[in-house]
Formats: sequence, structure tokens, C-alpha cells
Amino acid sequence: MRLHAFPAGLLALGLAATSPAQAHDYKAGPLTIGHPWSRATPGGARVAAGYLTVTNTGTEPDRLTGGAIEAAGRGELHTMSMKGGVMKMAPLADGLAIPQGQTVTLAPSGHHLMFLDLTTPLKKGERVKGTLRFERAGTVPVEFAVESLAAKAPETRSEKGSDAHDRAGHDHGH
Ligand SMILES: [Cu+2]
Repeated sequence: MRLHAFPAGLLALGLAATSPAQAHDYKAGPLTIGHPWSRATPGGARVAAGYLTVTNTGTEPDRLTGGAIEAAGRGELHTMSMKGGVMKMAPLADGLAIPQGQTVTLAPSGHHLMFLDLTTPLKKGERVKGTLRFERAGTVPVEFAVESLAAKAPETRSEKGSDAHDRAGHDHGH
């Protein structure tokens, strides 16, 4: 998908130079987005996942409704849950609530962004440009830090995007 332009001045965007050196975060109104990251993808992989934290210091709830990276055709917001001893992943149709005063974490084995139709492999150590979409805070440009491929994560070679999620043995690094 195309990345949307956003009105200048809408966002108080801050890149905090905190240590450790790899940490990065962003501000969008009352939201602080902590360390967006992804994992390196094996050759041929068509999906990648995105993880981050969102802290809402405001007085109103917000809602994460989606996200994207330039290297992928589209993005979805997913949740994972155990069903009959098997991890299942499903799109979050209504987005993910970010209640005021709380921090919501997107992490492996939990809520995450899924980037589908990946056109370029993600390489460890690089940062990939993307966006997050919030109901109130709007579209927020971020960079996802690409970290190493987890040793246990097998390759995902499906060409069918989210269909892969319903198959046994699906894995793209959760
Ligand atoms: Cu997923």
C-alpha cells in the first residue's frame, strides 16, 4: 500500500536518543510509541511481524487500527490465542484499544502487526520505514528496528498471506 502523507504539524514527533543505543521511541499527541521492531526474514518469506509498545498518557482512549511498512504490500493487526493447545492467529477487526493511562504491548505470542506481501527481505540491523494508524492520533510515521531472526522460527514460504496463519506449523517468528 502507499504510505499516506500526513499534515505537517499534526504530530509532535520525537526521536529520543536514549540508551541503550538501539532503543527508539516516538510521540504522537498523548501517545508514546516505544521501540517498534521486527525480525529479520529468511529468503523467500512473504510475511513479517511488527512489535512495539504504546503508552497513552492522555485522558481519552485511543485505538490502534493498523500499520504498514514500505517493504510490504499491506499490513494487518493480529491477535494470537491458544485454541485446543494450538496457537491461532486472527485479525483484530476492530483494532486494539489503547486505554488512557495504560501501556499496550505488541510482542511475539501476542498482539502484533503482520506485514503481508513482503517485497524485500528485512535484514538484521536495518531500520524499515513504516506507519502506525490510530483512531485519534492519526497516522504516525515510525521506523521498525530489524532484530535477529529467532533461532526457532522456521521459514514461511506461503504465497497466500494470511491463509498461512490457519495452517498447522505456520510461523513467522512469533
Ligand atoms: Cu500474524
